[in-house]
Amino acid sequence: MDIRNICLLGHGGSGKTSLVESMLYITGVTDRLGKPADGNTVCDYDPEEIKRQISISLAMTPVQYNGVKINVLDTPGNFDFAGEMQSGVRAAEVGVLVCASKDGLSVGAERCWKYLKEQKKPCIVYISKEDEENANFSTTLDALREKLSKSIAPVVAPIWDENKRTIGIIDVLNKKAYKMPENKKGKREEIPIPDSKMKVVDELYGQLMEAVAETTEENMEKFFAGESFTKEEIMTGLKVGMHEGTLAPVVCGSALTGLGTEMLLSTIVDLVPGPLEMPAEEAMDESGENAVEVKRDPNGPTAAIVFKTISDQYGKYSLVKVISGRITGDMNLYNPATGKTEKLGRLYTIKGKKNEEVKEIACGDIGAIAKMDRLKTGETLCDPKSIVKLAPVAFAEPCYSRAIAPKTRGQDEKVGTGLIRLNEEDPTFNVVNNAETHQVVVSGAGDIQIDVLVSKLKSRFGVDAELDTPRVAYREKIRKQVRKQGRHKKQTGGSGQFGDVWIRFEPCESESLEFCEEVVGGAVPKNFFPAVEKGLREACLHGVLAGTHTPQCKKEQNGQFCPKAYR
Ligand SMILES: Nc1nc2c(ncn2[C@@H]2O[C@H](COP(=O)(O)OP(=O)(O)OP(=O)(O)O)[C@@H](O)[C@H]2O)c(=O)[nH]1
Ligand SMILES: [Mg+2]
Repeated sequence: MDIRNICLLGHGGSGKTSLVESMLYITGVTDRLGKPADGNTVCDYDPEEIKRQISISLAMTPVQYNGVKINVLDTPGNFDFAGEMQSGVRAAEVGVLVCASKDGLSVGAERCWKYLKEQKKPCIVYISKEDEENANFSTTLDALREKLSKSIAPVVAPIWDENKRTIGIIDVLNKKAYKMPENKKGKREEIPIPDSKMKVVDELYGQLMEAVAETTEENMEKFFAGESFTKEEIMTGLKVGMHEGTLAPVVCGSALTGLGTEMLLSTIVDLVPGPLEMPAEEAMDESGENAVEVKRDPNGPTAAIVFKTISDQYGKYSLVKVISGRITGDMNLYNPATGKTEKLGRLYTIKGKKNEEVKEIACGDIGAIAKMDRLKTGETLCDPKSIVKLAPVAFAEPCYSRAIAPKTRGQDEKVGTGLIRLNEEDPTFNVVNNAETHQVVVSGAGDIQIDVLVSKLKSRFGVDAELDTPRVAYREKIRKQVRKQGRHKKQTGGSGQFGDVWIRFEPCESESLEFCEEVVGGAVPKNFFPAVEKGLREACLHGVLAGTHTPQCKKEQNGQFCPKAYR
């Protein structure tokens, strides 16, 4: 089966989820175009997404076009859910950066572009919402080329009416123009390229040929000799250009009218490398010390990466991308992170919120395995005879914290277990029980992420939680050297006791108490040292000024000891 895996990413609200709707509608999978505002889209199915009208989790659906299965991963644009985008990029060969035509270069687009570059993933740019009144393809394109890269080059040109509204689109490579039928339904219709557009089409075609020329010596010679490239040379050249990062093709359109959607699908099919065309993946051996290569071989040993976990009231699904070999339901696969061999559960293809059971997940394909209780996002499933650790998802560290507690006393455990389950689904937040401040602190990427966690605790686990500002665990520190004497006298009953210990306190860099001894000539017997140290450590837990930890000090003891001083 011919497969492409693409990840839609971009600024919040740029039209990614609507674009998936358009792809599904145009290819006949759905018979009506869902809208985020109506809460009826395939990818934004979670109640939280419907309530807030934004995407919160990665969602996926396959789309068939020209005999190719395109796995479309739709990711949220909101920064709080960047982890979902990072998961999507891990599984896809190519990112489709969606930029709204009236937005110019948005912060979200810039961040996503940078992330794709870091992950060395090629990019297609889709300029969206071309039907809007103030849409401006050229301004947005210029901003992207200016600020991001000159490799961004259009494979389309929009056709405008006298009011600058986009009414058609030109496929620059094939020199064909299209418009959508008046009733907004059905397939695109071919129209003649307007004479006024011929010049710009030739210019854009020339730019693409330059990109092809740059990919090989032979192409460069041919280009300068004024010879034209064959269709095959063009397609191979553009693919190589995309792969090497010297070309990011630009398509535009409107998810509302469907204009440009087929153009995007054909660009994906023609220019995006299939998973088996990709170079071998770099991985680690079981020890994690030596690099190994995992070839994209359908007949090779199985190696798959878990890039996302869905854990809701309907069960747990581990979303995997098969890098090598294939996965069948009767397999036992090894997880190098736990050192355990796992018997696989049922296999599924994910279509939005619907799952369809399948017998196999082929090499390069994406699917889900149900009920893998011990399996986590970022872990590898591989052939027990050929153990490899694939690169996990590159998540960012949490940077925003809130204290969380149940509204009703005694429900701490319910909040705790709920957070553990939600953490399986979203590993970008963490939960710490702070023993010093007696607070449970959730840390994530931002307030919306944590707000959504509270809503999910209520809707999925039936527990009302509230957020608060995390208390600061203050620390005390000594600033200069001091010497202090401690005396112990005991005369009641039996033989009397006398102890005289001098302690010198001084600041140090260590995170905890550094206890040193300077007792000379056995003035204090060694068996009394541990008691002195224990007493000092306990005292450190309740510093002298504000009763807080005083970890950074160094204490050295010296003194005299005489158990029989008072007879
Ligand atoms: N006019 C017009 N509006 C659009 C188009 N595409 C999306 N929208 C609107 O833009 C808003 C955001 O669309 P979404 O599809 O949810 O955008 P998104 O990029 O998935 O948003 P996040 O996932 O939250 O980042 C919605 O109100 C859509 O109806 C389009 O092509 N034309
Ligand atoms: Mg969305």
